[in-house]
Amino acid sequence: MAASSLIVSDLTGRGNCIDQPGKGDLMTAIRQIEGRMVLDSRGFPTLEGECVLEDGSRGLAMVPSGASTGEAEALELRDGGSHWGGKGVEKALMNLRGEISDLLLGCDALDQQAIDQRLCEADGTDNKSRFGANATLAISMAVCRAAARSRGLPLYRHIGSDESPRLPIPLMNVINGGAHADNAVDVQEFMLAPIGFGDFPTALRAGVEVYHLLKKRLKACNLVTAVGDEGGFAPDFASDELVLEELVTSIQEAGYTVGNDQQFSLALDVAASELYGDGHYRLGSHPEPLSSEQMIDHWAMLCDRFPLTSIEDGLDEEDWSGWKSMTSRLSGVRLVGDDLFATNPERITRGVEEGSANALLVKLNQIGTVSETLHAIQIAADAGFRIIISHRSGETEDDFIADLAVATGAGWIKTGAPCRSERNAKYNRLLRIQSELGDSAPIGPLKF
Ligand code: 2PG
Ligand code: MG
Repeated sequence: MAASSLIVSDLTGRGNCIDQPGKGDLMTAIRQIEGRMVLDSRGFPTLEGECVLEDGSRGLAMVPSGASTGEAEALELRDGGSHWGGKGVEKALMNLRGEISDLLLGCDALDQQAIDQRLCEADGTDNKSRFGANATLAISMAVCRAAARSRGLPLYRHIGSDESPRLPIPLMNVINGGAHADNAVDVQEFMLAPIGFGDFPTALRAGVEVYHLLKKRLKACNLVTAVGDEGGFAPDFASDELVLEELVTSIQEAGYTVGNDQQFSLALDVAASELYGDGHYRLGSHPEPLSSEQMIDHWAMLCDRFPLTSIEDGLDEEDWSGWKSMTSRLSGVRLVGDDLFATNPERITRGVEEGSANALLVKLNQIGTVSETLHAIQIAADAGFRIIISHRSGETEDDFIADLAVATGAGWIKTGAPCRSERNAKYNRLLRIQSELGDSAPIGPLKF
């Protein structure tokens, strides 16, 4: 097994045992738990959790929501019915204010793992369907923030170990298709990967410059420059190849080099489960349905023609044998499991054992607690997988994932285009962290 290149901290043992919550005068004990409904970036309800400790430290956290969700994800509890188009979160909120609050009052916020374990045990289901993963995550993140405040540490220092933190390379989704846009493009996300820059602000600046140049070029061709859910443009292109050609040209016109080891490379999130049915894949650019091997041929052809260094969910989430074949055929490319793994330790372990994928996409709400997310990262990192911390297509202004990326030294973050404040909240948080750490803070993973 390859040695882990990551520094995933152990959030256990920092606090006191919570077998008997409420005993003693612990200043980091949870005094109050609250929650409320707030709106996400698509205008749907989501949960905000709030946690106050005995010493007055307070943590707030908001939960994101996906559109192309994996089948194996923890359950996001929605009310159904007619209010909010069925997307209300009243039931999850009641769970948060009621049973979850009773469960956690008096517990030591410094022992994140014990708190998360308590949540999982009391929920009692495999996928958090009783409490709702939106309820468990809202409080798990809020507790984590309150604990960081109580320790007087920025969140990334609280979650991370004492090793030097690393800033992530942003994977910037600048062209949206699939379930994230109303156009005919099959691939859900076309991303710029500014891999050849020495620090985060410079990598971000280069990405932003290309993004704006791309907009000018699209306009000049009379293509639509309205943006999709993640801030990328969503014009109609006739094929994946044409989008990739456009991105290469935009990067060059902006004055940067593009190639596998140049200033920029490119990345895709295919979200192929959305293209799969009856044992076949359907691409708009191909008249005939494709088998797994033909899909892999298609990605191999694109990797030959374009500087693609990362392909996420290139195959369906249950096409394990296809993933194994793709991982051996395209071993030089980061093959990222998102819907495939759903940030679920059991599925990641299966992927490691079978050689399916070589990188993990990390989404807190796919599993529903902070500690389980860190556990998932650790399993993948120990197996030598690359790690990408990710937003959801439905986001909020919460910037927790920026700190998570720095704390774990993942080296990569995927948080959309540099457009729409829920996306830029993460970039702006990373800029603030960069100023705290100083110019010498390293960017990117320890190994590519
Ligand atoms: C993905 C995400 C985020 P969603 O597929 O990786 O880009 O989309 O949140 O809709 O699952
Ligand atoms: Mg994805």
